[in-house]
Amino acid sequence: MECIFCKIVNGEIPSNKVLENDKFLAFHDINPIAPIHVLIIPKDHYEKFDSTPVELLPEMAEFIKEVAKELNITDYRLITNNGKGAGQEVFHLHIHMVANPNGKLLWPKL
Ligand code: DGP
Repeated sequence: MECIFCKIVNGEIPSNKVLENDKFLAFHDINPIAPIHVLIIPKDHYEKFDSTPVELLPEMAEFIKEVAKELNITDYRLITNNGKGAGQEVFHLHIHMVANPNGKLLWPKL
């Protein structure tokens, strides 16, 4: 198995975990672009948003909200890079959660 995030799920590669349940895991990005930069992934391997079953997404949304509560943040940005042309480098679906609590917006407003 070559997928880095699958290795994080099964404990072969260590990670700084924020929250997990039976289906999802949230952990701090190794190369943060903001004071808070967490990656949220399904434990099952799906390459990207496009190839993830839509049935999984409502549960993932609930988990994302729990992660924000765990981090004690209410204001954050969610990003997923869908495909190489969009900047995706790790081909296991992940949502970036980035935040700068008590600070200014760190990124251009979309
Ligand atoms: P993307 O470019 O959207 O595919 O984002 C991949 C992210 O994954 C990037 O921000 C860096 C992060 N990352 C890559 N390898 C590791 C790792 O081994 N551990 C952790 N915590 N993050 C990683």
